[in-house]
Amino acid sequence: MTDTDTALADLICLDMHKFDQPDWRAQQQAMLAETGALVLSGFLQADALARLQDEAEAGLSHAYFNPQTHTVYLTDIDPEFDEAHIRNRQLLSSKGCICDDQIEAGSVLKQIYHHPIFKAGLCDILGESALYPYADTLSSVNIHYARKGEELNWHYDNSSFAVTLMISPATKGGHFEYVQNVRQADKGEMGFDVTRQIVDGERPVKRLSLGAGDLCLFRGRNALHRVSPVEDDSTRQLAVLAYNSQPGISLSDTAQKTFYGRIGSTA
Ligand SMILES: O=C(O)CCC(=O)C(=O)O
Ligand SMILES: [Fe+2]
Repeated sequence: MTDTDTALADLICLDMHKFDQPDWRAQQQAMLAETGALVLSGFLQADALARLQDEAEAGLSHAYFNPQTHTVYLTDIDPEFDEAHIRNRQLLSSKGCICDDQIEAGSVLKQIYHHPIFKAGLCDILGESALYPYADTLSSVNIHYARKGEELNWHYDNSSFAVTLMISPATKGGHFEYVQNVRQADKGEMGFDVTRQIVDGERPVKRLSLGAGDLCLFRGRNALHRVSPVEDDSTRQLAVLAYNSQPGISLSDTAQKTFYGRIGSTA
């Protein structure tokens, strides 16, 4: 074992989640390809989780909350459709977050996010040749917060994969719910009928059960998903580890202003 292996083993349960082993990576890749969602339970070591929970708790008072409406497609209105059509229907999201520049360089999250073995494992599991941070100073590592009544409404992601780490689930509500293969973004097939039925609660949805310290890999580009409202006084706290498959990419100024209330600099 090298020094870098040891450092990663201090943070994550490498015995169970063998990011350093090609066979294990290949198995996980197959599982993600089959299900579109992978939950690695007990990913974080107990003391790393405790430190992360303290960091997240301290960050809450600095979080930016800006309830806003959006369509499931996260794009502007299409005037070809009327206002009430699912293409243009406005849904409210109220969760808040802190940004990369508010998270210490030595934090558990950043040590994992930048760790070469963790990144190499992710590349294999996701089928990417390399993973890069965002070029702007806000978007790479975020912590999302949802308090009583707050939610992240139904949407499709722009990126083809998401990596999240559950810091503290809500004790009631705050469920991650999804339905796979609802649209085919690359073919321009928008899945209007089924999308509307899901948003209107007319179809069954799946739920991912995420406990504190669990890592989740999710393909959300064609899977409609949401985080349901938190239903008690607990706060759902979740880290998003955002990567790009190309270097030098920044989140657009408009998106930064909307999600973070400000625009970062370019590193
Ligand atoms: O909070 C979550 O579990 C999922 C977040 C999500 O879907 C997103 O950031 O696009
Ligand atoms: Fe998403």
